[in-house]
Amino acid sequence: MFRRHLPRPLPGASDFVNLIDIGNYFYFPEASPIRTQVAIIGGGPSGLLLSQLLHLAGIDSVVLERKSRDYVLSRIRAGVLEQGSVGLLEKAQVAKRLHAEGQIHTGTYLAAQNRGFRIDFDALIGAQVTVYGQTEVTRDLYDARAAMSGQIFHNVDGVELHDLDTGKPFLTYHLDGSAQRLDCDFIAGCDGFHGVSRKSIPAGILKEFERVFPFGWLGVLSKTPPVSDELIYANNARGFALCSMRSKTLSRYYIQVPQDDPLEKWSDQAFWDELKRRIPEDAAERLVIGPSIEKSIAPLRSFVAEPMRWGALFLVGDAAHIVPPTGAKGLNLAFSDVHYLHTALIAHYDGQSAALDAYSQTALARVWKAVRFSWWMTGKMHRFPDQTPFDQRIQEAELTYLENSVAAQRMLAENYVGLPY
Ligand code: FAS
Ligand code: PHB
Repeated sequence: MFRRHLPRPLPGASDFVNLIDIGNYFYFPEASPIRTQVAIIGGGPSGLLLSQLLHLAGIDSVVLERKSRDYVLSRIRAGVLEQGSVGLLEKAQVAKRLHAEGQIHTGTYLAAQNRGFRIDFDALIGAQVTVYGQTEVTRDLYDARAAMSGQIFHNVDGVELHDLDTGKPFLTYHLDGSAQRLDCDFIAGCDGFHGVSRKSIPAGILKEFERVFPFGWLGVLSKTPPVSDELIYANNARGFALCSMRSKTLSRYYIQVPQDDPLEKWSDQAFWDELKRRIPEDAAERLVIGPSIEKSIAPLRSFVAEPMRWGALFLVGDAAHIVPPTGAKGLNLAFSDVHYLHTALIAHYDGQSAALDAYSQTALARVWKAVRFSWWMTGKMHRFPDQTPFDQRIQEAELTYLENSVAAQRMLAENYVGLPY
C-alpha cells in the first residue's frame, strides 16, 4: 500500500453521463465524479485539522463545508487549548501565530463564597494550557489549507452518504446548484452535533447517551482588558460565572442562565451587573466593562454517540460527542479524535489497519474520561434549579476540600490540562 495524491476526475468519467444506481433511483451527476482517499464532511476545526495532517502525510482529502469560510470564522467558541492540542497543531505546521499570540497559563482560579484560590498546574503536574481562541485556530487552519491547495468546497448543500458498508463508499451533494459525487475510501464525519454523518449510522447500531443540563451559558466578548491574568471559575449561590479572555485586550465572560432565557432579556448592563454579583469582590472592583461585540447563549449538554465508526464512516469531534464547556474540553476532545484517526489512516495506507479498526474503542476511552470530568466540574460549579441549601453547602465543602488538598487539586489539574492521548 502506498500513499499518493490521486488524479482529480475519474479518467473517462466526463465522456459519458453516469447512470448511477443508488437504491431506488438513478442519480445523474451533472459534473464528473471526483475521487479522493478521505472525504471529510465539515470544515470546522476538526475537519480542517484532519485534512491538513493527512495532506502532510501524503494522503488526499476533500472537505465539504455547508457554510462559507467567513461564516465558520464568525463563530466564537472555545478558548483554551490542552498541551496535546498544541502539539497536534505544531505537527500540522499551523502553530506559528499560536505561539506568537497565545497566552501560556500555568494555573486557573476557582472561587466560592467571595474567595478565590489557584490550582497551580505547573507545581502540581508540571503542565500548562494555552489560551488561543478557536476562531484563530480555525483561521490558521484555513490559511494553511489554502497555502497547500487543499480541496475545500464551501456552501455545499444536501450531503448524503452512500454505501458505507460496501467497500465503495461515496458522497453526493449539491454545489452551485449542480449535483455532484465524491468517491472515496473513507468518510470522516466532522460535521458537528447537527451534522448528517451521525444520522447515517443505522438506528439499530447507533447508541446515544445524553444528559441535558437545566441551564445555559450566556457569553459576552468585549474589547476590554481581562479582569485576571488567568481564568476565574466562580461558584455562587446566584449561579456560575467564568472570567476568561482571548488576549490582553479582548475578554470573554460567561454567566449561567436559565435554560430557556431569551437573549433579549440581557442588556450589556444587566450582564455586567450580574457578573459582578457572582465573582469575588476584589475582581468585581477591578472589572472593566464595555460594549459586547458578541453575545450568545449556549445550551449545556453531555452527549456521546457509540460507535464512532460504521463501515467507511468515522465520526470525529462534536459529530460524536458534546461536553458542557465547564472543563474546556469540547475543541480539545475533537482534536484528540483527529489524533487517533489521522495516525490510524496513515498506518492503514502503510498496510497496518489495526489502529483504524480500533479507532472507535480508542477514541471513546478518552471521550468518556473527558465527559466525566466536564460533568463533574459542571456539577461542582453550577447552581441547579432543584438545589437545596444543603446541596449548596456540599458544593462549598467540595471546593474547600479542593482548596486544601493537593491530591484533589492534582486530579483537577491533570484532567484540565488534558489526559495523555
Ligand atoms: P464544529 O461544529 O465546530 O464544525 C462542524 C462543521 O461542519 C461546521 O462548520 C458546520 O457548518 C459543518 N456542517 C454541519 N453539517 C454539515 C453538512 N451537512 N454538510 C457540510 N458541512 C456541515 N468548546 C470548548 O472547548 N470551550 C468552549 O468554550 C466552547 N464553547 C462553545 C460554544 C458554543 C455556542 C458551541 C456550539 C460550542 C462550544 N464549544 C466549546 C465546543 C466547540 O468548540 C466544539 O467542540 C468544536 O467546535 C468542535 O469542532 P468540530 O467537531 O469541528 O465541530
Ligand atoms: C472560553 O474562553 O471561551 C472558555 C474558557 C474555558 C472554559 C470555557 C470557555 O471552560
